[in-house]
Amino acid sequence: MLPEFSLTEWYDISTGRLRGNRPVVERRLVDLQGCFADEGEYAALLSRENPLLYTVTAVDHSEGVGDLHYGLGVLHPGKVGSEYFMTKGHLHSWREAAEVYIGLSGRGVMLLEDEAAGESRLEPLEANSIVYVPGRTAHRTMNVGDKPLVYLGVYPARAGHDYGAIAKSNFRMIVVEQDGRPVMMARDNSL
Ligand code: S6P
Ligand code: ZN
Repeated sequence: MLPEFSLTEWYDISTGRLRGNRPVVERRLVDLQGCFADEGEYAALLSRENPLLYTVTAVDHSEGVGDLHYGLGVLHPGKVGSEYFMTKGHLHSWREAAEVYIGLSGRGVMLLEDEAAGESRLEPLEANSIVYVPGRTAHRTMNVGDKPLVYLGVYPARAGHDYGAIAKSNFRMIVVEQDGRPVMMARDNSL
């Protein structure tokens, strides 16, 4: 069955959202407890304000075996200490599920971490860039610019989100601003 709308018609480039009343996930600073390496800076910022970090508007047609879901993410600029505003990050519950991210506007990076080997990689995510996230790979997005980062993530309908593994051990690497640029470093050696 054909979908009830064309994605291009529904996409609102000014907000990075889909028009209409699609459910939007909103995550604020308080929802990212334990994600930022500098807990002191995190607590200090949270005591002053609880900014909106990002929204995700997901389109999920159905849960059929071959179906795809996609989500429009809008990640706002900002930092906690020297760490950029980021998403919580997750593995897919169905570990084999891969994902493609397409950058639409703004400047960001994606931190990828292979679950088994623990290898990490940083990839740019900005207008006209594409990031392939293989299965069994934890992924987290950071805004390294000064405007909202808008992107589309496309993934198998059955992928699901596993936030638990990240909540337990977090990513091994962090991304901080050094001399105006994003730099990846080991969490243990940081700060
Ligand atoms: C879903 C896809 C994205 C994220 C979004 C927010 O598989 O990777 O739509 O959900 O970037 O990140 P997170 O880690 O809070 O779900
Ligand atoms: Zn994902």
